[in-house]
Amino acid sequence: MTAQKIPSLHKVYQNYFEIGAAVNAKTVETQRDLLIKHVNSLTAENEMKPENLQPEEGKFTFETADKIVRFAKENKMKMRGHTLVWHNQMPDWFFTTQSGSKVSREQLLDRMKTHIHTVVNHYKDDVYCWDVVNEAVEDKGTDLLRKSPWLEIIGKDFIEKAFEYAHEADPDALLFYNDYNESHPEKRDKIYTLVKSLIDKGVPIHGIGLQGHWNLEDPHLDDIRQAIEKYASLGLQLQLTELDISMFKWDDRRTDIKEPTEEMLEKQTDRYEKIFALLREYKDVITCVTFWGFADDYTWLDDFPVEGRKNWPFLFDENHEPKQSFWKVVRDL
Ligand code: HXH
Repeated sequence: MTAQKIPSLHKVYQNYFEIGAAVNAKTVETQRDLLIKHVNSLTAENEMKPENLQPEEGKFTFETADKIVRFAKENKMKMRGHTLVWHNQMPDWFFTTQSGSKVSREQLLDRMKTHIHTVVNHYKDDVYCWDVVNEAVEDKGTDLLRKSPWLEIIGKDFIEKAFEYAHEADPDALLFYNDYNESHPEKRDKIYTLVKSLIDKGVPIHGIGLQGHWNLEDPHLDDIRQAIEKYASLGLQLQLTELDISMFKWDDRRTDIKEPTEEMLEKQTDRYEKIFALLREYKDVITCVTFWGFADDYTWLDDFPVEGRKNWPFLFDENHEPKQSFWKVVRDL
């Protein structure tokens, strides 16, 4: 095969937005060269979540996340922080007292404050933005907020408290609200309502993270556009924080597909081409586009949510070679 010169994705996009990837302790090694070449922003996939950073009360374990931060620094990449307050991947102790009963509102606020202050302060010099609250909005029905220990124990002001604590710890950090199904009209409107209410109350919030866990059919391009327009009307910056384009609808039970079919790859190429063209139109409000992984040798979508199903959601294949989609994304830029 004739060697085709592969341009650096983040350099091609230097006049548009930063290009990021989520990494973990393993992929930061196995995808090292690919990442160094193509991305100028990193997010830790799991290593900065509460269960990883504070597995026991008062015992902070920063070592693994620190390694990722060091890699970012050595390679002049920016570092996003993910995530401070979420209903998943919380250590068991967080919502219960030593005797096993439910913590009080005051106690939980206190624990939240300690966690946020300690973590944000630790990464003050290295992490420029934080997903302060992740996925607090309810997907279905008319409830605005999802039922979670945070909401049940503290009440709906847990969100503003989280932002205030983060802002106290690092007044320079950009603070984001991050969520999925962000382009579905009903959820979009709820996220908008939540963020608008925070802004109206003077809460220090600077950006909205659109996760972007999409697939070959969903969401429609028009819905992505309308979501971007609507969020941008709030005057905050936007980031695509967890982009991937799954080959499957969420609960597609097909586990017999061992490599992507030509049809899948063509559809994915077309999706990536159109999505990046759309994102480029909004370069004035979109500051970073982060993939939730970077090459098809590893994705959280392998075996999830369907056991035994492999996925291929990125621009680079399992051998770190650019896919057709990569060439469309960098075309004519
Ligand atoms: C994201 N959630 C998180 O922000 C990120 O931290 C994590 O590493 C991966 C993805 C996306 C998500 C949201 C809801 C969801 C699944 C993924 O709902 C289900 C949970 C369990 C089973 C089925 C669906």
